[in-house]
Amino acid sequence: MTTENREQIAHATELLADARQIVVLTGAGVSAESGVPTFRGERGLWRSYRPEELATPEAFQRDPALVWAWYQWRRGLIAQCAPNPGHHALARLALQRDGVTLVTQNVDGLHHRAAREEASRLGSAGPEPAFPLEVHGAIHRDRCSGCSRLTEAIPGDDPGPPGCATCAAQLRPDVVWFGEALDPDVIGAAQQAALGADVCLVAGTSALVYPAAGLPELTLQAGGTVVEVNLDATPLTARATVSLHGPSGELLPLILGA
Ligand code: BJW
Ligand code: ZN
Repeated sequence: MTTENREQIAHATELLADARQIVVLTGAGVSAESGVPTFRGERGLWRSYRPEELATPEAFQRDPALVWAWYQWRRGLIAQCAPNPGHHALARLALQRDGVTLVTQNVDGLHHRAAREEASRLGSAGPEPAFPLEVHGAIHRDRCSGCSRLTEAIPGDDPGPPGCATCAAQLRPDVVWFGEALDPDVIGAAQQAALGADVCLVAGTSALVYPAAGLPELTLQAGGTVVEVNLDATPLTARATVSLHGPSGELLPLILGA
């Protein structure tokens, strides 16, 4: 590691240690080291389709079997993945400190799993930690497109989306597609946390997809600072007080001293 990197890490650690309120925004990059493919970039492709072509209500209407197959493939893949040291460092931060709000765009549930594992390691017998805020939903759930009933997704190679047991309408994954509104309670809570944060720690997101990408901007507008962790530069890099370039599974534990 270069001296410059070491200084940047120390600076990030200091900003976070001095903060009263912290909001963390994560994206697909934090799960990349767990083996979950990202959306954009060369490893982010699925059979030559781009997310913009599959993660839309129009794609599901046009070809439900194709979109369903993509989700079943991803569900199978995610089932074989485990949280990495980045997820664990964030889970410990949120469990051990007050004033931390963890917001994720990821639908893979790995933050939840890391939190459960850390909570049991720390010996807390309480209920499952109430984080993160999953602003784009959760891939392990299905939602009925008719009656909105939520069910646990069942893995398998069904030829297309199954029907709802209650109303027979088509099931769909409980995720947010392009052009769909995010749950106003969930994104609203994330926006409040971003506005009240002294530091917004942004990790592993291309910071392109709104409204989630607007969360660090809210912290900046309210006078807070941004710390970014990403392999590459993003549209946010120029406005970050500290921008660390490298794998989040290595950098987050270093920054968070975990
Ligand atoms: C590492 C790493 C390692 C790799 N360590 N780093 C302006 C213009 C045009 C359109 C819009 C606009 N403003 C808003 C919109 C619409 C649209 C949008 O933002 N489009 C943009 C692309 C321009 N937004 C929406 O449609 C949203 N809804 C909405 O606006 O509703 C309005 C409305 C209101 C009222 C009624 C109705 C409507 C919804 C967005 C939903 C996004 N959904 C998806 C799919 C979720 C389900 C699924 O998983 O299948 O969410 S798309 C996909 O992108 C997914 C992700 O959560 C999201 C963000 O991606 P992310 O996480 O940043 O991943 P990548 O792959 O892009 O980046 C990975 C990063 O990690 C890279 O930077 C790497 O360098 C880095 N990395 N390995 C550290 N080891
Ligand atoms: Zn139904």
